[in-house]
Amino acid sequence: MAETVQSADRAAPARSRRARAAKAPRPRTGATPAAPPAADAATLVGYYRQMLLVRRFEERAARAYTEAKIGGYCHLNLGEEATVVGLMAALRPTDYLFTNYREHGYALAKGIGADRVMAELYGRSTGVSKGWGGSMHLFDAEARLLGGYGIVGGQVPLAAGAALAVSYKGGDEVVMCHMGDGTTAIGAFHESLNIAALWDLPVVFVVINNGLGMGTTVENSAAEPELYRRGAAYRMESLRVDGTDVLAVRDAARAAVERARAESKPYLLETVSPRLKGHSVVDPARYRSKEEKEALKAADPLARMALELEEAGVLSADERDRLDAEVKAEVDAAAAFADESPAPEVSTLFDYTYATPVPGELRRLPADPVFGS
Ligand SMILES: Cc1ncc(C[n+]2csc(CCOP(=O)(O)OP(=O)(O)O)c2C)c(N)n1
Ligand SMILES: [Mg+2]
Repeated sequence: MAETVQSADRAAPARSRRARAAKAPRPRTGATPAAPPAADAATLVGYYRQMLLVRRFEERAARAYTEAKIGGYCHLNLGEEATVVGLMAALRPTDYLFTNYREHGYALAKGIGADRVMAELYGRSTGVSKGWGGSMHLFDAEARLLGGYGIVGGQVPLAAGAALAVSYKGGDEVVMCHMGDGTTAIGAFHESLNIAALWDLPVVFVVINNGLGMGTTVENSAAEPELYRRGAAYRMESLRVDGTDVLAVRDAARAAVERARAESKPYLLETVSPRLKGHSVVDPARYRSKEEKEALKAADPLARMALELEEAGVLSADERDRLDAEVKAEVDAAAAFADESPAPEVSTLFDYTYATPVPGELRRLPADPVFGS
């Protein structure tokens, strides 16, 4: 692997960093490595089970939405399960994660219980964000999931800032920041990559390319549709991997994360995995032809993995059915927990929004004086 700079001196003045960077060879960019990486049977079955949990959780969320149990927007990871599990397998529990609004699966794979994630979708006080965040704003400081953001690209500069904080404190944590393909046209994406490269920040940017930003294809929105190549503009190493292959994703992400940890270098990883359904649960995806929808169904990565594991003698059809029943029970229990949980108290409306106290009085605006008026 062609690496560039020996060791990063985070305290070096910007000018010497720039001089050093000017001498550095061009960063490596490329496509998925040819040889598929290996894993033992238990690991593979473990990944399959996690992918299944994401799938069944999302299907259940879609159903709950139609039953009016979930309000607001709701975006699902259907088709992206291998990317979800592969990326999270590359992180240590102490590493930080920033995502966009399509994040239920990431919360689950980062170890947050399905019950607390579902309760948040239902807007209940037992949810990860105490019911005030909803589907797009899952947040759990203990699990180091720092959001869940609804503004396209909003999370990217925040992730660069978190990486700067880690660097400043001399920690060895890495920040991972996900975004969709459409996000790479947002100004904040370029500003963040630029500063991360200039300041040697330990952040791994991951573009989750599902081929669409709402109903617009990557080819219609990006002058350079091979999105990982955008790293070259910032002399940042970058790579594209097959996002439907859990091991390929894990190994590429692991290399990027461990390099960020050891050398304090940012990285741009692109994963490619088609979105199986609409942009959000209310999008019937009419911009897709019937043939395209059928082709997507036939190429479902979860079904493909199940078949591959069966053919390799790793997971029998019976064992797969047993796992399915187990996961379904877990998701049913999560939905029941959410249903039975109370809504948050209105008086706590501002408690987690502002750093300073703001009374939760219905007729007082946040900018009004809090004390002595
Ligand atoms: C700044 C901003 N502009 C527009 C929107 C509306 N919007 C929500 S999602 C989305 C598409 C984003 O596509 P992509 O980054 O590919 O993510 P995906 O939904 O495919 O995961 C848009 C335009 C928004 N939320 N924020
Ligand atoms: Mg997209």
